[in-house]
Amino acid sequence: MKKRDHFQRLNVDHLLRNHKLPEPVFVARPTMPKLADYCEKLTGIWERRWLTNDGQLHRELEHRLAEYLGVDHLALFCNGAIALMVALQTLRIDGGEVITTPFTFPATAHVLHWNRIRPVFCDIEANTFNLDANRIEQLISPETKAILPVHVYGTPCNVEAIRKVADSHGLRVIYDAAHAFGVRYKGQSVLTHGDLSMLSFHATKLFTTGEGGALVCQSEAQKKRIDFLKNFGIADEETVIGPGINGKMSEFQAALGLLQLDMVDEEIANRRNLAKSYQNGLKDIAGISFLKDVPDVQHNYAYFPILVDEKNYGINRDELFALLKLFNVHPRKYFYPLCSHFSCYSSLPSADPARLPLAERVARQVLCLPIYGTLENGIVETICNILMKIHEEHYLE
Ligand code: T4K
Repeated sequence: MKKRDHFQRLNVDHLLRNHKLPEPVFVARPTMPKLADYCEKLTGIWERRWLTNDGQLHRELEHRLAEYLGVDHLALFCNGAIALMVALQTLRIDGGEVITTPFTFPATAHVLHWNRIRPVFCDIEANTFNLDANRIEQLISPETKAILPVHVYGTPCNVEAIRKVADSHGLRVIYDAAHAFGVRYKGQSVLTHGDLSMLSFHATKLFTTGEGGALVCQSEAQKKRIDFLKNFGIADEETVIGPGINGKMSEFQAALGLLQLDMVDEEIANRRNLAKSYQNGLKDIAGISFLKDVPDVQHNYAYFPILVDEKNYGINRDELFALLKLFNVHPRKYFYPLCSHFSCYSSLPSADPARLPLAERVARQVLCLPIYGTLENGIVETICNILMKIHEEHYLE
């Protein structure tokens, strides 16, 4: 096959005429419950005039979420980033170094910085895009306090290997599980691994409270400490046990969460079907690859990332990204640029691109395609078709 020249590569007018979607299709969209059901919950809030601070709906959601997720202790938060900040304070980690991945949302690295901790970036695995457990040991120093891996796109990290290296060096493990709602590994919630796990319930997540999040912990004592820390450290009207923060979830968020919980099984099932359609539609396009389902894992299909290999596909990820927008398809480059490229971290020795070759490559090639429960299967088929046509267009037989 011979590649077309640059001018021809951008000439897609005829494709646009036939394949442009009538409305913009975004990478994520929240599935909304019936407005009337939310109004009913609001009526209760109005009557009780209890808006936040461990309200009735907050307590109900904490209880039902812990049950649904299959975990013993869960504390709700105003968002995932603050939950992660509090996770570090819960374990009294507020200095030194923490080993983490550069292939993540900025929040993961920033919460370390806000706790005066130096992030130490570790390269990722090719088959999951998660922090590579085999590379942790060489990054451990006398300053290392913990490991902060991310279950990227909801795919579980190598939890056994991470536990092993953490145990042998006396390190804590906090999982950024922002993407891992409902994910199970070997029949158990993935959130049962590590000392603590953080969930995000942002509007772009498959379970959402608008803004929101949670910490999953392993003991009643830890849950108590977290509850103090997220409420200014207040134990009672006259006792403050430590320097806490305001991380509380309001009743309005909890109300949405309770309704979302009734819909979340259907949301995941719909996403599973859409992921299957993407897998079928993309499998024969040269230069496009995607993550395979992992044995022993019950996935949540929170994201559908693809990698674009320019040599075989015909154009690179950035060109494809720009072209798809013309078709009204709005994917996202999660996670480009790497956290190690941000000016606040790029001078760290561990941020050297030469030390992070896989993360560098994946960040250059990755594109997250639209996936959400209310997305029509026909639109996924059209997106696959557009990807195929663009590929064919950029080669001459
Ligand atoms: N750790 C990890 C690994 C994370 O991925 C995140 C958050 C966190 C920590 C921190 O958790 P939180 O503190 O956020 O709870 C979005 C989200 O804002 C962010 O929560 C999420 N990760 C990240 C992966 O995605 P943006 O900047 O891409 O969002 P935005 O506003 O551009 O939205 C993306 C698309 O979603 C829009 O094009 C349309 C759609 N959308 C968005 C919103 C806000 C809606 O349809 N409705 C909406 O209300 O970061």
